[in-house]
Amino acid sequence: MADSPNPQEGVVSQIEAIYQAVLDGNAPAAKAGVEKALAAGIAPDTILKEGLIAAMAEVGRLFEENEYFVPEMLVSARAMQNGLSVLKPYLAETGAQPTGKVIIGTVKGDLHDIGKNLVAMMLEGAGFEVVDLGTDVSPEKFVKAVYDHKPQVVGMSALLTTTMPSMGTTVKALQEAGVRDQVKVMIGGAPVTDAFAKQIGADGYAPDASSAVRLAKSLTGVA
Ligand code: B1M
Repeated sequence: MADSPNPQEGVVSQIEAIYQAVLDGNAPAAKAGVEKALAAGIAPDTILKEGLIAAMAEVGRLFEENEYFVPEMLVSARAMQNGLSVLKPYLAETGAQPTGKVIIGTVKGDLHDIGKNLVAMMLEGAGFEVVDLGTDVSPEKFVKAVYDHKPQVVGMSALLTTTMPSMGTTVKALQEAGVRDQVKVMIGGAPVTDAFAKQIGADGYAPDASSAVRLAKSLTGVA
């Protein structure tokens, strides 16, 4: 008698297809892979962590090893964004609907936006109103956005060690503008640490998008 198919093998191959599509920079395949995996009932969190995010970590490793260069990183990033766009509605956290407004941006000089977009999506999914300021956001632009939007939380993302200092400059700019006490500041991004957050006077650091939601809730007194 033939062995019955192992459902676990199906999950592994579907996740591998997504991982490979991002690695190859194949945006249509990344989108189709995520759609197929969702239709097969694979958890969005598994697709995100083991497929999309794991592939971007490998892209970073290949870049460090001089096997990938900026163009390859770019097409992989596009494939990741394509996959993420399908996943977006599924990334909503369940539970109480908090109310709160977050302005978020990638700091000055930094163009990396995948992690920031993911954090923004998860915050929206958790019920926050999110104003996304985009990338390369100067301290002055953060300050202006606080005046304009009156958020409870200012979120900053940085992926480069060279742009991390702009987070500290932004905290100082908020102080100088007299609005630091009106907002909580949360930061994140691959090179950022809890110690760095304390050093620059931020209110909190989150290592990933789910922790960012928990942090925003606790900073705004929702959880
Ligand atoms: Co760039 N890049 N890149 N890059 N890139 C890194 C960051 C790098 C680590 C690669 C490497 O060397 N291994 C390296 C930085 C080294 C360093 O500073 N120590 C690097 C470099 C050097 C560069 C350039 C200088 C390359 C060059 O031009 N020679 C250049 C800089 C351009 C600039 O910004 N001015 C550059 C350019 C690019 C692309 C444009 C090609 C592309 C970005 C496209 C885009 O974002 N639209 C790109 C990419 C894709 C990467 C890697 C491969 C992937 C980043 C990513 O999207 N990760 C990256 C290597 C790596 O990280 N392993 C690399 C997936 C994402 C989901 O994770 O962003 O960490 P992450 O976000 C996480 C958490 O950090 C956290 O939650 C997210 C979800 O879990 N988080 C927050 C993020 N923000 C948060 C905010 C929060 C809370 C949590 O609160 C507000």
